[in-house]
Amino acid sequence: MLRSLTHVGQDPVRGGYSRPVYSTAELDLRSWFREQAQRRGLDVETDRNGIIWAWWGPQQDGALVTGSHLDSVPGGGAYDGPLGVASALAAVDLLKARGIKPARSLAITVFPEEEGSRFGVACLGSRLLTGSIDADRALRLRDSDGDTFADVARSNGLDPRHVGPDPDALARIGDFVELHVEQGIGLGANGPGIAVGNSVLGHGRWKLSIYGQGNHAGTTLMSDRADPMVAAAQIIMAVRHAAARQPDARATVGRMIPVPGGTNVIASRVDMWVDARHPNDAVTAHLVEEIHGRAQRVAAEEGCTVKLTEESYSNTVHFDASLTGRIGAMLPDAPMLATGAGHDAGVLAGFVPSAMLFVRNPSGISHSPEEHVTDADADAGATALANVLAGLL
Ligand code: HGY
Ligand code: MN
Ligand code: MN
Ligand code: MN
Repeated sequence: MLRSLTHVGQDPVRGGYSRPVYSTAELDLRSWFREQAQRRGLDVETDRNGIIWAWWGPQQDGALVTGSHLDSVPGGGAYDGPLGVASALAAVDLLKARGIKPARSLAITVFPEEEGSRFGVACLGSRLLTGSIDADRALRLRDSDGDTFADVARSNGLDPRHVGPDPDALARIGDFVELHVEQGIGLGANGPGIAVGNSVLGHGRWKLSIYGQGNHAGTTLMSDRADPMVAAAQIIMAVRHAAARQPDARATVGRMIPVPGGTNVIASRVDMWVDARHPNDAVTAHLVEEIHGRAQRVAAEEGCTVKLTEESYSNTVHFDASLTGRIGAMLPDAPMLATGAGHDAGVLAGFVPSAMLFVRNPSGISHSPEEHVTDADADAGATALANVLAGLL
């Protein structure tokens, strides 16, 4: 089943897979999921925030819920998100084959915009569900061609007036378990291919806009320029050095847009995004402050100005100790693993008992076409998830 997913959204330009939320590729995977769930006799519905719920048993408070996402980063891998969704379906197959009759309902969920690749805020669906983002702010978010989340949500059947906190839906989650491909090499090449997640690194994204003087590349002497690209180049190095000075910090500039972006044009503005992470939220805040200060100085030297905007931040999360402990007891060979990647389970952990399972990725590389899971490890993951769900039902 998993292999039937691992070709959807191939990106001929970037390589890898690009499945922005509500793109044709992501909508194709949503349709695939609905069809697979209905084939298993699950009741499928989409809630006010675009989260898909597939129910085994009546919709009820305190259900056992598992799921992940189907959207991707640009040029990403095939497994980040879809592995958790496909494994949840496979786990339902295994539970049914064992003749298990759930004592409480089980639901599989698919969260929209986990990557924040289209509208800029990661885990947008689970943040809306839990009220962790202001709904009006979410509706005003724009994608790279200026479409608002409100417009895109509306054209995908949602009513923007109802987008926002959904306490009734949240009450239906008694426990949440997300299976995910490992994004790192904590599991290594040998030993068990499954780990139990125990924490998510605090992480956020900040937009730095650098304003200069747009001009003609041929008629403007070098001494007469206020070139934001020159400032941006130095700021990228400042990000690198600031993070290198903080053990265990990670800071990345993976996206930068010169405006207007002409080969023979000195940019008038550069938008760039900093992704910064550290186990200690105060250290991340200090790191960003340091980067901002350096950016202001560098920009001034180039005759430019800088504006910093925080787009989203998630504190470091430690998963529910009792749930994680119960799962650990069910999977005695699985090590506990902290993750540097954000997940919807990390957002939900602030509201309902949540936990994660990770499946070995031999190279550890993720957000890249090199992300991979072997059939054997994928099967082991689905079996481990089935065992955990059976133990929690
Ligand atoms: O960015 C992250 O850590 C996650 O993959 N959304
Ligand atoms: Mn993911
Ligand atoms: Mn991801
Ligand atoms: Mn658009």
